[in-house]
Amino acid sequence: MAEFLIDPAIIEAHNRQGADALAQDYEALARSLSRRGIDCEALLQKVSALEIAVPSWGVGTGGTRFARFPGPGEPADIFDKLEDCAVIQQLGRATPRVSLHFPWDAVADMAAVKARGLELGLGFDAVNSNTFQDQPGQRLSYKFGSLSHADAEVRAQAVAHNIDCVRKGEALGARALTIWLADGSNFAGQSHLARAFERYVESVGAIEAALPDESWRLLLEYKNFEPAFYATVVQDWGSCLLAAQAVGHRARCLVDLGHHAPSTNIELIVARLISAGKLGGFHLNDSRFGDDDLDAGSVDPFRLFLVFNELVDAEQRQAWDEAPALMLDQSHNLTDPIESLMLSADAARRAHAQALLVDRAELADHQTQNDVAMAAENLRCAFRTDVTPLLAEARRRAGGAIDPVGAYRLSGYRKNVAARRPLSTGSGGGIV
Ligand code: LRH
Ligand code: MN
Repeated sequence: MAEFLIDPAIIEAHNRQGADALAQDYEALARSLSRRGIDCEALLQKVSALEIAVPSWGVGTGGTRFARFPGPGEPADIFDKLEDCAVIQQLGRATPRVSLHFPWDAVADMAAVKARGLELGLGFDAVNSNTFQDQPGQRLSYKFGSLSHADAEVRAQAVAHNIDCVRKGEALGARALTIWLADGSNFAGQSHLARAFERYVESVGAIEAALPDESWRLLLEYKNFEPAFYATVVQDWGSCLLAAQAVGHRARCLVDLGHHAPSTNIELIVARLISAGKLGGFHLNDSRFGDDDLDAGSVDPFRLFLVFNELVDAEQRQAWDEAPALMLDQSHNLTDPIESLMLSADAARRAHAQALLVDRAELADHQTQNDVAMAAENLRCAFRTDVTPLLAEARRRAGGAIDPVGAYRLSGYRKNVAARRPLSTGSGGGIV
């Protein structure tokens, strides 16, 4: 039985207040869905099975290069972060695994981290390496790159770091390593565009060769710019796909929703990566301009729906050998990170539930008949469906909160941890 950090009685009391209204709303939704030939209970089972990993680095207040304004009760280490992630899981019941980042979360005894996770009812998803910062005492700098660096010694140092992350992941029971590379250039001519990429592929090949077993995955994350402002070595899905195909079966592509130029059709990229058998995972968030790392579904929920629409369609067509890993990757500069992560997990489940409501047989007919208006309306009809009661009922049945943010605020958790955690000071630059 997991250790709960919020007294379950508080959640029960809070749920009792909303239980009648929820029962009525759920009943009404079930009736309207049954008129559309949809079994609400079956839908609830599917939605309850969708799990999204939370980023350990997401429970601390984020910042920009200008400033970071830490809030009360900032987590001081991985154990504080696990407790905050456990609260997100206890109330929302959609995020049973945490994605760690090394060396930010590295401790000598990773088995102790695994054990504490277990106590808190948490597992561990993909781990993340970091060759976009130099660590104190690091022999060679990553200023001019890491896995694609012109100097073989720097590449070897970066490969060794990634293999060390795999070993730490193994100790946690993780099954994947996410590699995001800041490598790139700011001026034309600064680096050889083709050779830099070839060096990257060779380095990732060396990491792939060190993976523990066939079940492990390398999730290669691309990004269109920042910190490089002329060319990024893995700048889009094309480069990422080329690399994943060159490295082999265990290498897949990771789609961070914020890593695209504003007008990019991301669901189209998702469809292509599925066709190529190389869709490995997602970093869910939302953005308007660049890698804004805002809460998932907070800017353009229709876009999030369209991504999940491709996933549900692929699943029903059995178009992949394994479902992509779903993780949140956000920077909470102004909100309580726990609230933002609970609301973002809910937004992901909402998009998934709406995608499950798409009448795909009717849609296929409209597409075959080139009935453009009705095909578009088919998707919009699913997106317009308010599945709020179903998401709340899924949480309630799983022992979570009908209204996670309401129950969280009632619990006083933030005030309690603020009283016992060291005060964290603001600083200039740096996302975390
Ligand atoms: C890069 C990124 C990557 C993480 C970092 C925290 O922008 O999305 O996934 O390593 O954010
Ligand atoms: Mn990311």
